[in-house]
Amino acid sequence: NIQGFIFDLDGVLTDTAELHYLGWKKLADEEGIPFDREANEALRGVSRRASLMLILGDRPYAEAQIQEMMERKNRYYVELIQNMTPQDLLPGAIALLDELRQAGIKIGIGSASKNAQTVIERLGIADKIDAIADGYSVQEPKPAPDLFLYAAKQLGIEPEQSVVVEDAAAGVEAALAAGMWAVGLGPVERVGAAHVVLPSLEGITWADLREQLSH
Ligand code: B16
Ligand code: MG
Repeated sequence: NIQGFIFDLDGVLTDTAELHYLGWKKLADEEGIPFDREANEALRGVSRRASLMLILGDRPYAEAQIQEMMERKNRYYVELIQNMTPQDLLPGAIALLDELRQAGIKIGIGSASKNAQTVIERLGIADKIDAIADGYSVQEPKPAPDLFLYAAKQLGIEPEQSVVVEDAAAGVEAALAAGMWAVGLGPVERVGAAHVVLPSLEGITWADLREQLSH
């Protein structure tokens, strides 16, 4: 019996991947490191530090430089998210959130981002969310189950009563490791391990999902 939904933020409710890309791209250009949109795809759902490591490859940098670069990229990103509005919600997101609330289902956010709170406020959905697990909540990043277990605990529900909606392979893996139901958004090659795979949330209703998850 499903009691709550935990939504990943970037790639599920909104598309901040492009803004993360612009932040990383500016940093990479300043450092003379090649980086493009294709390389950015590998950073989906990946923590800030792990993202920087992927961009730097085997170039040697001291810890202080790594810290400085993470802060610099974050300044660029924080500036970019100030321009976000409710228009930046992905198709189908608000309809599903409202329908779930109507049905008495609890709603949580499980995002790797340390900027999740700001993004949620800019999107105008703060009053629809019961709990937020973000980049400050746990130590172990996805694919570890910790972030989603933390979110379920905040919602006061058990893992088997929780549905995670994710767009990243590591996120689907984390949901399954937590013993939760997983809905994957995107290509099967990426999120095929999920119980239900959908192209996006557009046109998706709670009734559809409940039906598909019961098979
Ligand atoms: P920040 P999600 C993830 O969010 C993003 O997909 C990923 O690209 C980003 O590096 C990560 O958050 C950390 O974000 O630098 O803002 O702390 O998909 O888990 O909502
Ligand atoms: Mg994501």
